[in-house]
Order: sequence, then structure tokens, then C-alpha cells
Amino acid sequence: MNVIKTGLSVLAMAGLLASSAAAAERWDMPMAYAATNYHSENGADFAACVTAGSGGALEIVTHPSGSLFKGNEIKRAVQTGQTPIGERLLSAHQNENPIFGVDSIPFLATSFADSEKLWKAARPTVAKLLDEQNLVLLYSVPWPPQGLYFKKPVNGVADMRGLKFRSYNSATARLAELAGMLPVQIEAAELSQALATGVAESFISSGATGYDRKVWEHLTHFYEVDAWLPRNHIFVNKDAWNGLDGGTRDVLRGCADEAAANGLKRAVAYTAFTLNGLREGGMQVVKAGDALRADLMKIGETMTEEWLRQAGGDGKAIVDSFKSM
Ligand code: PCA
Repeated sequence: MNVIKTGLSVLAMAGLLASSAAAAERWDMPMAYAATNYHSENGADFAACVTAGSGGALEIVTHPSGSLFKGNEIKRAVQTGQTPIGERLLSAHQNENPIFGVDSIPFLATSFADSEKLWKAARPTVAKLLDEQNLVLLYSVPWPPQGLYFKKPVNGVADMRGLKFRSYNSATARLAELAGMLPVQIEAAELSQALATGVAESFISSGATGYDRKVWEHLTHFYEVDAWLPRNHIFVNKDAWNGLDGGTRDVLRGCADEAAANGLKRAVAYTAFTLNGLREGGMQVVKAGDALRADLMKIGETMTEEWLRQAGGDGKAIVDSFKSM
């Protein structure tokens, strides 16, 4: 009797497991940056929010540090359905459409508050462009303000000539060219190695990325420039999105809104934390001097003109809308 009972319950259990396994879906979410970076931690919280909110019907699993796909592979991987969701720095795709570079226009939006305003102005256009590329935009989180890293004191563009400069998007490569430097595109995940081997000896980024990559082991100076605040964007393959029921989509949207708000708060906190970390690592962390700033402003004007010319009416409309906020 006991044996039969046990046998039945095992069968029943197996049936239950089989039916929940059929209903549950697992989404792998590639991310490009360090697991300890706030973008990655925020993404992990977003994933947990969706998994819990859907009662386990949709489990999202994050893969930071470019471990599943490298940063420059993620957008295509999601577009083509190799993976259903991912995070990407969209400004690195400015070659596909200038609008993707709206967050990297020098000296347009230089604070977290302005970055949020610019994003508010740009979001509908960016979402539409992504939609045309088979992607559904979920949320976006800013990086801290961008400054310059060197291994010597730099007082103006003249001191930058000929340096090997690590770039991460079109804007950073263009800035290098205009300053007479030699741009080389390198993922954040490979930055420490590039500095160690001399492939790069300078770059522009946040204190966050310098801290994540322990760049004090190779460099000496961080100049706070507040040139712009680029953003990471989290998006879903449209076919995968269309395959979800309405309730699960609502869970994703709700968790995305929460992640956007939390990500911004984390970005602000990580800014001060990481600038201090660079100092503790032995670097000089100082505001760019007047001469350096004036040189960079000039380069910024050129880059702004170039972007506006390339981005046409849509670009101008976003910038005008931002300026009117
Ligand atoms: N860190 C990223 C992009 C901007 C930033 O602050 C990087 O350097 O790749």
C-alpha cells in the first residue's frame, strides 16, 4: 500500500515538474561590463524582479563582463534572436544611425539631471529606431560624466598629440582624431590588458570604468571634464517579446521602470565612490585646467556641428526639445 502510494506521488510530482518546465522560459541576458559595476548589479536585480514577478514563468539570467557576447556583439545577437534580451551602449552604433550617438555630443548634457532630460527628449525616437531593428526598448541607465585618463600631466591638446587613445564609440574616436591622437576601439572588458601591453595609453571614460579596471596600475591622471554621460540600454528581441502574454510584458515593463530609477541612483553613488577609489589607487583626480577645457570645447563645437549635420531633422528636434526643458 505504502509502496503504491509513494509510486503514485512520484508520478504526480514528475507530471507537475514536466508541466512547469514546459511553461517556464529562461532568457539569457548578455551584459558587457564588470559584474561588480552598478549596471551589472542593477541588471541582476532587474532579472530577479522579472523572475519573481512572473512567478518563475520567465526567468532572466544575466551574464556580465562580456562572458556570453562581447559588448560589440550584443545588439546584433538580440536583433537576430541568438539571445532574447541584452544590454548595450547604443552610442557605439552611431554608424547605423547618428541618433544612437545623441548621448555623446560633447558638453550638451553634462550632469545626471541633464542626461535624464536628454533621454526623455530622445527616448521616443530611439525606441522607434530600435523597433525598426526588431528590438523593444525596456530601460536605459547613464554612465557617470566622462573625463580623460593619461599617464602624464596634460594641460592642453598639444600634450595629447600622438597618444594611443582607447575609444568605445564614434564620438570617442572622433575626439581622438581632432586632438591628434591615435584611436583604437577596445571593449571595457579588455581595457586593463590594452593598457598593460601598451596598445592604449590614454582614454576617455567615467571614474567608474577606470575603477572597475584598476587603471591606477598603469596611469597617473584623471581629469574631470564632464564631457557627456553615455547610456546603456536594455532591449528585447521583438519576436521574443511578441511571444509573451500581456501579464508577463507588464511585469517586464514594471521591473524596467524600477531598474531605470534604481540605476540612476546607483550611478550617482558610484561616481563619488569610484573617484575616491582612483585617488586611493594613487591617481591624481583633478578638474581639467582652463586651457585643456578651452581646447576640448573647441573640439566639442566641431563634433556638435558634425552630429547635427548627420542627424538631420530628427536630431535637431531632440536637441531643441532638450534645450526647452
Ligand atoms: N564606461 C564605458 C562607457 C562609458 C563609461 O563610462 C566604457 O568605458 O567602455
